[in-house]
Amino acid sequence: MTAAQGWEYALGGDVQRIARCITWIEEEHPDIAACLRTLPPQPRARITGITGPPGAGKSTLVDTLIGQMTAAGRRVAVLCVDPSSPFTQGAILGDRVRMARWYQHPGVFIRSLASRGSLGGLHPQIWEIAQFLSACPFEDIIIETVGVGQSEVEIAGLADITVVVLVPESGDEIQTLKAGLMEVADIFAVNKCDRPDADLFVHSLQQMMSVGRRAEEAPTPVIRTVASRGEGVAQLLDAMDRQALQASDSRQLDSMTDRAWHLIMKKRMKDVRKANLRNRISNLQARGAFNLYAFIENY
Ligand SMILES: Nc1nc2c(ncn2[C@@H]2O[C@H](COP(=O)(O)OP(=O)(O)O)[C@@H](O)[C@H]2O)c(=O)[nH]1
Ligand SMILES: [Mg+2]
Repeated sequence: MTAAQGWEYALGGDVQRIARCITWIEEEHPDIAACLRTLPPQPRARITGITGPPGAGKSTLVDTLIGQMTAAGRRVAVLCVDPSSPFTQGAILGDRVRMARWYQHPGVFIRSLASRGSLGGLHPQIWEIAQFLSACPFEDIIIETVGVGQSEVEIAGLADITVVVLVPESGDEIQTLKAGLMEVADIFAVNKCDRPDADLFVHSLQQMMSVGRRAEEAPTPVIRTVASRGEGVAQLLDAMDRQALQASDSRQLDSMTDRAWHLIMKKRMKDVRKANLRNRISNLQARGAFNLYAFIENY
């Protein structure tokens, strides 16, 4: 089967073909660029980023969210981005187990993606994968990513809504939460609220957020959940729906602009190889004919 044929079947909702096409997108299969150019200007799926420290209960939350979304007749695609650091090696398997009951559901697609490396960035082709899944057509795309390194900043760029999942550890620990995580949150889900220190934690979180907030600014919603029992997840989905209504078009436009800029840069730099530059510079220098600015002007 050619990539173009596989692509057609995938857009018709064939799960195996969808998986295949994502692999082709990941591998930058030569025919995929042409397929991507045929994507209709469809309304994009709602993209929700779920991020937070490892073990916070993100996958358990996602598992229940899938249940609620599919019950409402929505088709859901879940992308789990696993940083390839040894720290979270176990997480991939954990996610599979946590969401296992959805693998056979016709309205659900789940895929793990390796991340770019130890810095924890998102997958390099995650944009293209999300655009493709929107056309498949899924109404909801959930991207679960561990909030380490750069991933939470990137997820906030791509997602319409970012949910930061935290757990009540101790009142003190909130001071050491990564600033990046706090800034990207449209919603906080305080999970594991079955723990005794949950109230204290929620209180410190709210207090911390009120510092420096202008009076007219709406506070970031804080939703308490016990994901392992499905508690609070309906409220979380409500909050997601409300935030999605408020999500500004200008944010989407900004992130689309960033992506276009990135892709144009990649395209323009396609033939530029450092090894090649080095050779040329070295040759010119050997002839005593090297001028940096003349060189780049003519490159
Ligand atoms: N006590 C308690 N445990 C939970 C809760 N939610 C998830 N867990 C457990 O926390 C562990 C990590 O959950 P997981 O969803 O894999 O976390 P992730 O790494 O953030 O995706 C699992 O053993 C879950 O069963 C909760 O609300 N309360
Ligand atoms: Mg997980």
